[in-house]
Amino acid sequence: MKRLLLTLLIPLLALTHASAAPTCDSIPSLYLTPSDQPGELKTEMYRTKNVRGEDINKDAFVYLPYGYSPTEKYDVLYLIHGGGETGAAVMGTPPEPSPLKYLLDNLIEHKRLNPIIVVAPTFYTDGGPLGGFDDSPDGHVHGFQEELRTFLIPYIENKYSTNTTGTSKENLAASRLHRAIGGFSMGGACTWYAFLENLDLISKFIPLSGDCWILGTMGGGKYPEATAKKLGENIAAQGLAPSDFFIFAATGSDDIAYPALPPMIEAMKQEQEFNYGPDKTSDNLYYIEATNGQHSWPFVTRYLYNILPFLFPPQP
Ligand code: FER
Repeated sequence: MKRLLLTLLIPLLALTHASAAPTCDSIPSLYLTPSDQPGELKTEMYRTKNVRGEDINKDAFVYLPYGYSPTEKYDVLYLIHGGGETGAAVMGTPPEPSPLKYLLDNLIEHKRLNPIIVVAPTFYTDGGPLGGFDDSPDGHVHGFQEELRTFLIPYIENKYSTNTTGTSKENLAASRLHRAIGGFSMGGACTWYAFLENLDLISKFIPLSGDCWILGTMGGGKYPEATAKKLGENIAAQGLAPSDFFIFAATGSDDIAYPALPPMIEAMKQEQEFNYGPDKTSDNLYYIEATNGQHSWPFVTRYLYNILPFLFPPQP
């Protein structure tokens, strides 16, 4: 009898677990230590243009999952640092990986996350006086959108085995379901700009501890309704539909983004283009928060622990 009950119960539990809404659990400490199946963190140099239109080289850190094989096709997450940082803040550097790099290894090793490629570029264009857009972190993350679509994505996805069949705009648009962007703080602002300007190439958005600054600094908190309206209107303007994307945001209750991001999400719920909830088949917007969470990478790592398995579930 007991055995029968268990046989009936276990699949049921598995089912409810799989469909449960993502929460903001803390990370088991083992997941932040080196794994037996380490992915490879590499430094890649790509060609791009600075704001004056001159050719320059820039570095990006690239994470290849354990067992990466050119005969498999991988989804790609572009993950963006915060203001004053570089791409090294995200997964660390090849000699000194960060806890987030170990988290990726462990989530993949324990079959909680599909093997994905993660790319951490630096959004700042080269130093010196800038033209074209204003010399502020906001100007840089906005200006970075062109670099992302024209130089970084084509470089990475030509070099590594992804779901795109080529790097033309049409090829990249056709593979947008396999491309995500997320980021911390100004990297969150970068993620919102990508939603506004690169939605044709990207389908998953993970803004963490950062609101949308399209209407100005901390604009998501100052003008939540107008910001939400602009984000909603943008979807059709880019030729896409509410079913074509998923935004998964997070922050903490002690985070400097707390007065800005939650009000924006609340306002977005009122717009007809956004359906709030954790069902990927019918919803396109979800949000989690950490009680007492601060504006820092340890909390961002925790958000990713909860969000990535939902957006990139392991394939059977
Ligand atoms: C935010 C709070 C803080 C945000 C950005 C910051 C984009 C950036 C702070 C800094 O770089 O000092 O909501 O959203």
